[in-house]
Amino acid sequence: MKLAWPLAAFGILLGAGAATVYVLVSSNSDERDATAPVLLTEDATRVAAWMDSRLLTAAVPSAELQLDASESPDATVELQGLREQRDHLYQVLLTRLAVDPKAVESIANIIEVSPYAGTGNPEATQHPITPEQCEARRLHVLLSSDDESLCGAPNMVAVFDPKSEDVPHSRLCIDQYEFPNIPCEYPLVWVRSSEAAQICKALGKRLCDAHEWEGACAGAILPVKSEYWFNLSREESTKGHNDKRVRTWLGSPSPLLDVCGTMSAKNPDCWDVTWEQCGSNTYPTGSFPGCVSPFGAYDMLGNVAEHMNLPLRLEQLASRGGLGETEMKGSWFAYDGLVPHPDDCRWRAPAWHETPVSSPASHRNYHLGFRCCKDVF
Ligand SMILES: [Ca+2]
Repeated sequence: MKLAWPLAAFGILLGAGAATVYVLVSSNSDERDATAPVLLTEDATRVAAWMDSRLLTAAVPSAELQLDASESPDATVELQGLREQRDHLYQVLLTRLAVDPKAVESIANIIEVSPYAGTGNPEATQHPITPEQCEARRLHVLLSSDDESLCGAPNMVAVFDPKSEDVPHSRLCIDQYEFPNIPCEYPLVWVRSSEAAQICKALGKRLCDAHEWEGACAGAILPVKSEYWFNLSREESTKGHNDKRVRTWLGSPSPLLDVCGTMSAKNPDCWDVTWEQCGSNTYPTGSFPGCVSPFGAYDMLGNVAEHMNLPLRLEQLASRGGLGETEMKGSWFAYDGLVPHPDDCRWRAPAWHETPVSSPASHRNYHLGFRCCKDVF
């Protein structure tokens, strides 16, 4: 279905929107080191494991069926709040990121056919803080600068292996923030991996391969040959990767529960992962200035989980133009601050909701968003 989305309705001065400019460079290591990580009791860990098991093996599949049964290809958005969310998104893409209006129209055409894509069910969502409170948090702290001149897009940073590369020679950039990649905007959720891939493409970007996302989080991109076992099954390859990984949380040797957006709460009746019951109680992106990777990407731990691409064969690398299966992580918010599974930067999740990334039935939920990567030529 082709939508004629009225860009002109906003009266935007195209090209006039300047990207956010950060004038100081800092990893905020002092802030990060100043607070001890939260240690979970045995009881909390056991409860979290039970919650995880219940969520992942029972409730979620039935919820996905329920959602899709109510969706038709011509579904239209009737919820007033969702309409406002989407109009706001298109507007800030134009004004704050200076995205080409044709690209914004392409993104609108992707989003408008979804009954859910937005920043959460307006009738169920309770954000912990406002965008204004986010701005206030960031006002007096040192923030990582972006690499716009290298990346060719604002709010992106170069990622590489510091043992052999540096910023000028980097071949990859990643969004600093969860999409829409604008600080203090609420992240887009209820978006399928297929839709996320299309949105990144509309922006001249792509989904990140798993090892790229992990490397951007950890502080070093490792070679493809050491990060995948293309001759093995997904389960075996993931196990091989996880068994040898070095645990790091944004470059820290300890979890950063108290530094990142991990303490938001689910709605009390959010057990079946439905639109009606589960608000997207997200923070505005970048609300935690200390939750920044060594390269300058925010919220890679905490806030929304994020879609990425897991290649099962060499040609499925997004960096080679392919797409593999769904992979997602980067959030604790769904678990109310508990840690039901490892979530260090290089930990690779089990095959949750696995489908091809490009599947029109790929997974979406109330706390799942994405960020994009971009090749540098
Ligand atoms: Ca995240």
